[in-house]
Amino acid sequence: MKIQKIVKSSRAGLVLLMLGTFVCLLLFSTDRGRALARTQGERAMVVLAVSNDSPSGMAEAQLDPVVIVEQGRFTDPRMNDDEQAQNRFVQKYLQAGAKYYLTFGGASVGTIAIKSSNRGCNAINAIGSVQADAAARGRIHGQIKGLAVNYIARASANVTRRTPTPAERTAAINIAKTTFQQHGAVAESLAKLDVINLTAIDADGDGRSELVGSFSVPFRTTGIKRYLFLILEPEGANFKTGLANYQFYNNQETETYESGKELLVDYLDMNGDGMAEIVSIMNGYDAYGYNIYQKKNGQWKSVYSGGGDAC
Ligand SMILES: [Ca+2]
Ligand SMILES: [Ca+2]
Repeated sequence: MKIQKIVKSSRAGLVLLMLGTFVCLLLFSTDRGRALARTQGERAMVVLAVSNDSPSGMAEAQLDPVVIVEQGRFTDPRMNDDEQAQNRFVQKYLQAGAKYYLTFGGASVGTIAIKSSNRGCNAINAIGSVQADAAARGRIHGQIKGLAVNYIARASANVTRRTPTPAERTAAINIAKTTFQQHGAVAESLAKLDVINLTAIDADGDGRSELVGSFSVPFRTTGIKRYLFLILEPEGANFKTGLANYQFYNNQETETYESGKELLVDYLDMNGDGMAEIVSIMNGYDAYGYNIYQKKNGQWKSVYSGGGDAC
């Protein structure tokens, strides 16, 4: 009896030991799986554009995927319009309750919780409930947009986004006119220059403002608009062009869509080098997308175009 019991218990022990090993292996492999998933993007930075059409506050905002950033690499959340890949993106990043930081003027100014996601023409967008700090309350409205990110940006004390001074405005208009002139705009057109938007920001946090501006002038014969997007950097008491994106489609059809019109969304350091990347939104032909500008080796460059939607 005794021997049988011992045999039985040692068998049970062996079973337990095997079971234990199996559980350990299972745990180990799950852990490894998790680690792999992490390196493959479980912790990727996801950036959304934040719009608000409501004139009374911003309890809810429209959220539009701009980019997925992994180790400085940019991936388009439209996934080449592959619906299954887009659905996986929704599963991972746009589930109801998923939390994002609201950023405005390059800093964290509140939180956003995803409420729902929807399919647009060929892309996904979402709605979120917003808790905005005083620094952002009432500021994101119409063409003034913010960003949402699943990583924290700068603290809200560092919000820098303001209307330029008259001197800054004059400097920006002069550079815009010169640039349009270089593209062949005549004096008669330049006199009709429109400042669509002009914003002072601080992309590198050095306390000196950069200017981001959107301008248009009408083509002399057709009246169709030439568009210009400028990033201007301080140079002594004045400004110099950091980046100029000139767009002109002299075509009645594209005119309806304001094709080529490009506006600042906001700015955010996406690769942790201390210099913020600047996000803009640009109209195409019954379509729109986002551009990201990055300062590399002292020079602003376009490093990404993607997101948005096309109908
Ligand atoms: Ca600066
Ligand atoms: Ca950066």
